[in-house]
Amino acid sequence: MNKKVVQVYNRPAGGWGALKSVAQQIIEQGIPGKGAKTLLSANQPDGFDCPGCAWPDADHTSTFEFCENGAKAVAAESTARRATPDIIAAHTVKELTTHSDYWLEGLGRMTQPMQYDRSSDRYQAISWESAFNLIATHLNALPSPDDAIFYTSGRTSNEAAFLYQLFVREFGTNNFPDCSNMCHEPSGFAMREAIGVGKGTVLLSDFQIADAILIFGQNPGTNHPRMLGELRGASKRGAAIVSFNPLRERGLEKFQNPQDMTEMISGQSTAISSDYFQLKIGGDLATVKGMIKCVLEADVAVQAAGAKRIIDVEFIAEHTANFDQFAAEVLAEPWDVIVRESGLERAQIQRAADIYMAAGKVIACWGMGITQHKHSVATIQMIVNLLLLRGNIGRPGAGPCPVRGHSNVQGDRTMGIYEKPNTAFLDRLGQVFDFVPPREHGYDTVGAIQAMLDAPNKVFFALGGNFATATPDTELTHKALQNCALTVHVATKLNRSHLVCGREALILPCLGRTEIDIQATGPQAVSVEDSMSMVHLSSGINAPASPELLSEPMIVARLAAATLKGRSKTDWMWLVADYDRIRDKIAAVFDDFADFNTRVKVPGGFHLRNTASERLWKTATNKANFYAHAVPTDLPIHQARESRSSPVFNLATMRSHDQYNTTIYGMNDRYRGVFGERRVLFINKDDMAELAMQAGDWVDIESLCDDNARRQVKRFMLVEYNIPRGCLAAYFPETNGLVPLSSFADYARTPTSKSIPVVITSHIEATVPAIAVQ
Ligand SMILES: Nc1nc2c(c(=O)[nH]1)N[C@H]1C(S)=C(S)[C@@H](COP(=O)(O)OP(=O)(O)OC[C@H]3O[C@@H](n4cnc5c(=O)[nH]c(N)nc54)[C@H](O)[C@@H]3O)O[C@H]1N2
Ligand SMILES: Nc1nc2c(c(=O)[nH]1)N[C@H]1C(S)=C(S)[C@@H](COP(=O)(O)OP(=O)(O)OC[C@H]3O[C@@H](n4cnc5c(=O)[nH]c(N)nc54)[C@H](O)[C@@H]3O)O[C@H]1N2
Ligand SMILES: [Mo]
Repeated sequence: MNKKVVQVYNRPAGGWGALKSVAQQIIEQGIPGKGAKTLLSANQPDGFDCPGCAWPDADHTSTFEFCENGAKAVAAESTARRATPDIIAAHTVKELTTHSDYWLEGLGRMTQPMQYDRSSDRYQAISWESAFNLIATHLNALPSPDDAIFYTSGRTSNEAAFLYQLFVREFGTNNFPDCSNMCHEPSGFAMREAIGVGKGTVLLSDFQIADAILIFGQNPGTNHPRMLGELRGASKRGAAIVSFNPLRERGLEKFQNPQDMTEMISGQSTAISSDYFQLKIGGDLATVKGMIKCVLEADVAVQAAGAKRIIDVEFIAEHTANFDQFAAEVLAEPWDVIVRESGLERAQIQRAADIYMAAGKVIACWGMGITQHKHSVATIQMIVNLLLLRGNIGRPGAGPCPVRGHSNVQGDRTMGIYEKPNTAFLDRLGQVFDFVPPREHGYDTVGAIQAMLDAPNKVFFALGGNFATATPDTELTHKALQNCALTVHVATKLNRSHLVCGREALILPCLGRTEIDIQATGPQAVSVEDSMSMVHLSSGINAPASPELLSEPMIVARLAAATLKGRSKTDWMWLVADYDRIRDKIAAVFDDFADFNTRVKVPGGFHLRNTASERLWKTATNKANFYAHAVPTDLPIHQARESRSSPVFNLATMRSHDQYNTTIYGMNDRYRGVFGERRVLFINKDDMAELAMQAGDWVDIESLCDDNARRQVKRFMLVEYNIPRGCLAAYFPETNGLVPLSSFADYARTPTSKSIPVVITSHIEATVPAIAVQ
């Protein structure tokens, strides 16, 4: 076992390690002087919105809130390095492909539009005008607008997203795959059915008064570090914080606040979770259903004793539908199934239920550990059922809280980046802009990959993101992109998607969130919506990485003007000259944005209306719906185990501490004690013993799918970890090739990146170098 790769980490999350890690990143990016100034402007009333995660800020007017991973995201964007056309053209695309994603992004910010030249296999500089004309020619030559696909990643601002969806719909399609399709799609779907809105109902202020906070499948210490501030506060005032996670995650155990000098100097820290339940991967539905069964059983008992009811009878009668049928179904679910499928003991489930019953106000948070399974929608509805039982929705200190990922992923959906738009929205859009929007639903992410595989010569356009790497079934996805007539990426830095070219390919470099955006009428601000539906302005403070960069709204406007010339009644260049004009149009299309320009200019912004938080249920029944769901016993993992005698494991793919999705900042995963290596596989020590393997051994991982295609990734190092037997964990995106395109969440079609049935075998070739240590 290489001691340098794996070290025990028993300190709290945060602390001096967080400060050190940021300092390293700032030095590495070559920005010591201005780095600090830039960081201090993140999430300030007159600064930019942190491009890190979608967790809200105290009030957008408070003093600087330090966040290690937000700081790393800002430092990465503010890097002093430049990937000029000369630097990129020094390599063929084939050569670039041999480098790691870390190396590619490490080239720095791109400075000019570039076109792929197939004869030399190199990217070359191209003018903006030629680039827009080339795309317009391709788009207008397609047999149908539905042969074009328009991807969106969640950093895109409201203004850019609104113009983008308008352009694409005027062009004539609803093909809007987005990163949400791989992320919180099941949350939106499940909650819309259950409570009539696809967003969480709580605000930060609710965290200050909740009696219990349940955290399912989320690793805030790494992915939403500012959330630890709320959890720390809750813990200090004695609220119960209950984590449900197969892995022991340091950030859910202890936190040392880098902004609290007393904690930093004295070395003290705050315990986060009061209880930690290590259920098995995919065991959440069974666990929550078990908790509900405990609540219902306790309620039956108090009724017999004539004591106060445990469930909120009045709320259920006035506000919900389908309770009786639901309760009967839960009571009929056998305990042995619940216990077996949860991976917990019955006493643990009872303990979790007791905490729930003892708490007056309960918040339930969840992340990717819940959404990336076949049964995600059912699991989320089960969490909502649990909340509804005691009226924990639509009152202070209580409610569902899906914790979003990208900083504006929620806003992009609000702006209409959605492949299944509703009729009322399309009608309104058509009226405001005087055109007939397409009605047919478009492709989501999985559907887009399949469509590009099924038919050649499509046009693929991406507003941000790293489609080739973030999506499942890497090899198939690459084939799909290569099958296109044209691939176009709007991006800040070079990534693998830019190297997986269609017959023709373009890269359009854009301004980042931290940069000053000047249009015809002067400097502009954009707006974003956080995970709790707060909408506020963001304006950059740094000089652009290159004078040639265009803002995302400008790229969309110029593309629309070039493509829809003579067809569109929208004056694209007038709109983009002043983003207030775009916001006025947003207000004309969405009632919730009435008076947008005035309200968004108030420091801290404004809160979008959320009907469920007012106990107004915009569902089919006009009530909040209880949904009965059986504990699943026939998932791909069950099927795979039945078909094999050798051990089949359930693999979850997740983020390390030093990455932002496909952007790798560094090779460490400090809180899990892994250093200098990303090809690791976390495994229980008894499973290793059963396989006659040892920590430090190198293995290959093969996934099992009933389509019989072979999907394998090679050379991963076993790391002993506190994780239940039968469960494995590894990092995304190194393992994306294992996720079959055909394996996705029921109803929401999110790839099942958190539950991949796999077998592991020793890695044979003795090609392992003296292990990648730093
Ligand atoms: N620094 C940083 N910040 C980020 C990101 C980043 O990459 N880096 N990504 C952003 C994005 S887009 C998103 S969506 C979020 C993602 O944030 P998270 O939702 O925290 O994402 P993951 O790291 O994929 O996985 C979360 C947790 O799920 C657990 N888990 C795995 N399977 C199961 C299961 O079956 N049940 C339960 N209960 N838990 C399970 C894992 O152990 C892990 O702790 O973060 C956002 N913020
Ligand atoms: N196996 C597995 N796969 C997963 C996941 C998982 O947990 N496991 N998680 C999924 C989730 S939750 C998500 S959200 C997706 C993420 O999928 P994406 O959103 O497609 O991927 P990112 O890695 O966030 O995109 C990074 C790229 O965005 C570009 N970029 C950065 N800032 C800007 C900007 O301001 N403007 C523009 N135009 N471009 C910018 C940079 O070029 C950078 O290379 O991945 C999904 N894939
Ligand atoms: Mo995400």
